[in-house]
Amino acid sequence: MKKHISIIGVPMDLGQSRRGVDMGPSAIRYAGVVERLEELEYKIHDRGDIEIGRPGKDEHVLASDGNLKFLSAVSKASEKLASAVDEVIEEGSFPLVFGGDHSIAIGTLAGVSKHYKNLGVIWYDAHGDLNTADTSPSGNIHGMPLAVSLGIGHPTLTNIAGYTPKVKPENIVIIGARSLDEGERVLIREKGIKVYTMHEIDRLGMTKVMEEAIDYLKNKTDGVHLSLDLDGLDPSDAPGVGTPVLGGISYRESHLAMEILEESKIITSAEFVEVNPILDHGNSTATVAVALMGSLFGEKLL
Ligand code: HAR
Ligand code: MN
Ligand code: MN
Ligand code: MN
Repeated sequence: MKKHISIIGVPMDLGQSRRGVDMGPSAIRYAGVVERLEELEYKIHDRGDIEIGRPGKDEHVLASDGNLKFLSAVSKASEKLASAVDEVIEEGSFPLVFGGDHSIAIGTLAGVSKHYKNLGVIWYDAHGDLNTADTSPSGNIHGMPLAVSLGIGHPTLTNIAGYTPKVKPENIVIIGARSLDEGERVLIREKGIKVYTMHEIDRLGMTKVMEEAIDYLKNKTDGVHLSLDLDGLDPSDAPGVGTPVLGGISYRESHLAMEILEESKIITSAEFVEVNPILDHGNSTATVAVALMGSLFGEKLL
């Protein structure tokens, strides 16, 4: 019997300041994701896109919200996404979410985590996304979703879907970090969050990093969410992202990482975010995302 994957698109661009990332879900579909995954042992249900409200004229920084751009639009979308993800899991299907900027992880994790006692999270990203309004250099909510999921941040965000926290610090592994703000470093040390920076990836190699990450999560979690920010990859392989950082993970290393995750069978939900076709060369970043999904869901070379 075929297993089921349900796709949810989230055309969200309000969590950061470069327009165009709202077209990410279209770009990923255009790159052939449905056809690619249908070749595998899966039945694909594309649920279409979550509707994102357009913000009012002066909503970008509400006085009371301080350093949280578009707080109300982002939280409304997060509630909708959380319900959609929850529904998909209730149906027994695998939630596969397409961004949109990384602020959408707030809603994805809110919908996923209520189904697990100990949800693990693999955060594949150049950034930690562990800021709060107090530590953020930008006020962009896409730099905050992991902190929010830990229960740290504005209550409107931490209480999406009516509960907090969504994840425990000891159930998180960050992979690919190379741009961390000072407040994020402090939080990582304070909470003892496991981080494989580019230094460890270079030093140990991707195989060892993934094996260690899987070992670290396997026995203490009952599900693992993969949150893959395309800017975790090097900009030479994934140029269509809003906040590229040099010295990233290669396409080939990322392939390997997805294959090792597939073999481990630990991943129970996933999202691919920050694909911005306006900043891309052709549609190469969405094409990379689709190829990585192919590996994650079991494509074999031979
Ligand atoms: N750390 C910076 C900030 O908070 C930049 C964050 C960029 N974030 C993403 N998500 N692209 O990883 O503004
Ligand atoms: Mn439920
Ligand atoms: Mn991110
Ligand atoms: Mn990032």
